[in-house]
Amino acid sequence: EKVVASIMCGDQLHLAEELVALEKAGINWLHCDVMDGIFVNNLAMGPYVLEAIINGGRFTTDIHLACQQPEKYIEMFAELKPDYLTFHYEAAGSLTKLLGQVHSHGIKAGVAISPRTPIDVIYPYLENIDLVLMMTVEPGFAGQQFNWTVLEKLKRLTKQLESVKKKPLIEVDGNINAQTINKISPMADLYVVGTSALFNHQEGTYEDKVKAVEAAFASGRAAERFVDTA
Ligand code: S6P
Ligand code: MG
Repeated sequence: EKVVASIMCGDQLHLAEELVALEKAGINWLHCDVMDGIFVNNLAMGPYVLEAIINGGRFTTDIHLACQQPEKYIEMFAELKPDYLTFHYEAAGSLTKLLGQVHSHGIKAGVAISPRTPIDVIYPYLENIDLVLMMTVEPGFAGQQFNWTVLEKLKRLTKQLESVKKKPLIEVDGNINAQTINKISPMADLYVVGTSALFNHQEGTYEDKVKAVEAAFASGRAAERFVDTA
């Protein structure tokens, strides 16, 4: 398991200092939200700031395109050479075409699934997907409540992946903290932390907060809730 920081939630006026502090806390992967104001009612992170972050070269990066017309934004953001480029199933026409578009740039391709979208819609494509971004809140805003109906989807996907040879990584995104990780670990590989667990005014350094989140992986694994999949 890996803790991934949602950089949209960092202090936007002091991003350079944030990156130093995150690195010091042992974070080496950044989740980068891009929002178009159409697919979601918010705007976030444009190509200039993401280019600067990616060119810094110190982090693995995944870009989460919460955007309508993914083909247009894939072209725009593939130029920045992130490690993963993820578009939303709900905004996609042909999945095969969009996955191919991302792959044609030599970038790993992710598919994001909003909480109310059934998980089986991506089953036929699993071998061709490098990352499944399981939204545990509605995309659009930080600071929301965890959607517990996603737990069942995670269990079903875990089960389904047993028979898949080339498995995608599973990344969970939205209100991830020690409490929610305790229920979902070890079903995901990547846990995106934002305002709930990391970028908040609660006491402690980023090191402390990352450690608290990592401690929850262990208790989640011990509980082995993932085995009671229907
Ligand atoms: C939500 C976005 C997420 C947030 C993250 C914030 O639209 O896709 O990546 O940045 O969920 O974390 P939290 O703990 O504030 O929910
Ligand atoms: Mg996101």
